[in-house]
Amino acid sequence: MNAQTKEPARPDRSLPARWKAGEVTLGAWCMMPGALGVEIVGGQGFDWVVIDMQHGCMGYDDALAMIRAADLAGVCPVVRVTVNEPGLIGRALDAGAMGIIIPMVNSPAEASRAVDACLYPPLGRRSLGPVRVATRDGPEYIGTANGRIAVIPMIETEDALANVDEIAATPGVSALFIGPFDLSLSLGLPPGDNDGIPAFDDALRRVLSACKRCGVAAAVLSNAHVAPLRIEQGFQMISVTMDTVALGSASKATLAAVQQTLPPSAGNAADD
Ligand code: 3PY
Ligand code: MG
Repeated sequence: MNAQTKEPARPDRSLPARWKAGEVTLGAWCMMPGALGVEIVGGQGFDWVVIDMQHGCMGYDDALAMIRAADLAGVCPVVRVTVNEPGLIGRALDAGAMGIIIPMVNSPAEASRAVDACLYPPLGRRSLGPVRVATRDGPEYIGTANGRIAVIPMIETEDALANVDEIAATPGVSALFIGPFDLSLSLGLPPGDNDGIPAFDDALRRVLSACKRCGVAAAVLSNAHVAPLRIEQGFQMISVTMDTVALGSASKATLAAVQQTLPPSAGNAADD
């Protein structure tokens, strides 16, 4: 119950709360700059969208507009920052991100640095200035942010794997995110999903069991083919599509379908 309004407190639907409750959350990965893409994808029923500032094509102004588009669409905005740097993380959070994915976290010290950047004291060292996000969420943002923000270090190197138990045990970490492309490269495998290859399977098992032991969620970049297996394996944050891939495959399939209906000579100057 909210003491001031006498209204029943709304259930916490933040990602950390949903993962603690055992929910599996599915998301979409956004590489293309601009709010419209997030508005379209965000309206399809995903639990979250990632605005990928590491490998995507957006700068801060675009990311801000994309976070606002996610808010409008009612989908949780998560930002992948370029690097584990408090200034970048603070700006993404102040803009309204409710989860931060931090690439290439290889040690517990690096995980602590990420937590410090994401959470306010006493749990972290985030600087106070939630100008846009408190406009969205009201003054109670400051008191609730630490519990609602998902801190998500990426496990994508052999070093990270060697330290995965300590990284998972770092106070304030909400989930560990496997990057199958970089992780595979680091293991000497072709980039991507290498299910069936023992080194890859073992890496996934190690991350999953560290997460389970420490009570944090396991997360992974995925696709429509592999996502059902990832759900079965116990992952709780699974990306199932990417804007660039979805646009490419849908437009290719549509073009091919229409091309099949062309009469044999249409559009073929050699037949004239
Ligand atoms: C990786 O697979 O390396 C990633 O960072 C996923 O986006
Ligand atoms: Mg990566």
